[in-house]
Amino acid sequence: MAGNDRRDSDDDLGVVLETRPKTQRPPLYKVMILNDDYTPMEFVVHVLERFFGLSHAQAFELMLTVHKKGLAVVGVFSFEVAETKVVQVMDFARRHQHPLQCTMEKE
Ligand code: TYC
Repeated sequence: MAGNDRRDSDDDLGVVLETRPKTQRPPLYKVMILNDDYTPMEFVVHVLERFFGLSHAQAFELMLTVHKKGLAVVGVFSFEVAETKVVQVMDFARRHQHPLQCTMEKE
């Protein structure tokens, strides 16, 4: 009973060593599309399906949100993926001569 219980023996210096390595999550980036008066609604729906993997119904709803509110977040990604989506969307819009704007912002 007395004396040599591990919990109060003299070799326990009361220091808790943190063994869990300190890791940091990489920052995430919101990708947004902006409303304008000229890009056809069907084109925006197509962009959302093609580059963001949304169903037709999801894409249509999100397009309407952008149309009414001015902009919406269409996805959240690592820097590299977000940047690639922005370039792909802007390039696709430009090739079809639509002024659709796509931007990214740190979350
Ligand atoms: N406002 C456009 C129109 O009435 C449609 C539109 C929706 C354009 C979303 C851009 O990101 C956009 N034709």
